[in-house]
Amino acid sequence: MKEVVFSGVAPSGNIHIGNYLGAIEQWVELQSSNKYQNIFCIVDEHAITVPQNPEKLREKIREVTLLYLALGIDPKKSTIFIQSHVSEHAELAWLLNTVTPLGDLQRMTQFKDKAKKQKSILAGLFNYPVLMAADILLYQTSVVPVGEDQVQHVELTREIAKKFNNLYGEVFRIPNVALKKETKRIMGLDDPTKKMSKSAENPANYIALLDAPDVIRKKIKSAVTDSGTEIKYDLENKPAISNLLTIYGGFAKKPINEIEKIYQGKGYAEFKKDLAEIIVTELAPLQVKYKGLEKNPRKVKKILKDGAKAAKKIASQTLKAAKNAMGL
Ligand code: AQP
Repeated sequence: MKEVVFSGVAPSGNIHIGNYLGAIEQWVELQSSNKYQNIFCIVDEHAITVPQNPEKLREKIREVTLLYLALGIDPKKSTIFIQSHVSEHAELAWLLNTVTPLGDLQRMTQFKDKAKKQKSILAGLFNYPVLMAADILLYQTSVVPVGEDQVQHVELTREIAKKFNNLYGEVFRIPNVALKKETKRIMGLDDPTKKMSKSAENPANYIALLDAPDVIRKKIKSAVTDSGTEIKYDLENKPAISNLLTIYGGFAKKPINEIEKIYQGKGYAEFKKDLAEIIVTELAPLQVKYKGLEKNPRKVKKILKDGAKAAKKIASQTLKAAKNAMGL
């Protein structure tokens, strides 16, 4: 049997180039290797860990599904499904909550960051990493391709699985994280000290995959830069230009030192103008495919129905084994 790759995106905002370069591009590469059984989920139950408008959420779930397909996740090679369509996720999360120390959840940096932005902190936000552990462990996953911000959650998943296996017997496979070295953390265009985030209040923080060409040009033009004029990768002294170089390298598939050479003696304006055109060109095919898929809701519905059925088949076996081991 092939080893399993599992990952997901929460439909909690506008999917951006950070989500693509950090996570989804890896999914497409792993899928092309034909080495794995690929399972990709739209993690809608994670989105509701902060308040959502139901109508907007429904629309975002549809958008994320179409983006997976438009970016090259192929339903013939990968299982694509919506988390809430497979009730085993919520049920296993409850079981895992009973072996997860409170202190481990209190340490999670994403919880601390997100909690700061909320007027009232919901228990679901606190327990989010346990639901993520359930997502991964249900499929006996070997590889979890994510961006760097999710590494701590995958590490916690490993700890939860080990603890459960020690207490109740070998039920779960211990998963490993897969990171894309160069693009594991894309920073905000408005603030290169914080990661690009789809729930950022200021849309100038990110380039959404569905941003129109002129919006992309405008956002790159107004992206924060550093003092000086040199196009040089230097995280400490030039965090903004370093981030733009990372994005350039990610889309142009060029090593950073090569890009630095191209722009030797040239200014920020020329570099930014070229970068914007590269992003516009690279996102164009995906945007065309997205529009095509929008015209075919029946096909998409069928993909999701088949995906949920295939996912449930695996998930129900793991849940049964976990309950059995616990004496339930
Ligand atoms: N800035 C980033 N650079 C590289 N990878 C990133 N990812 C997110 N932001 C960056 C990766 O994208 C995948 C999907 O993210 P998620 O839906 O799990 O949400 P998140 O990690 O909390 O990312 P966002 O975009 O900041 O969403 P919000 O604002 O809703 O929290 C993950 O693999 C993530 O690592």
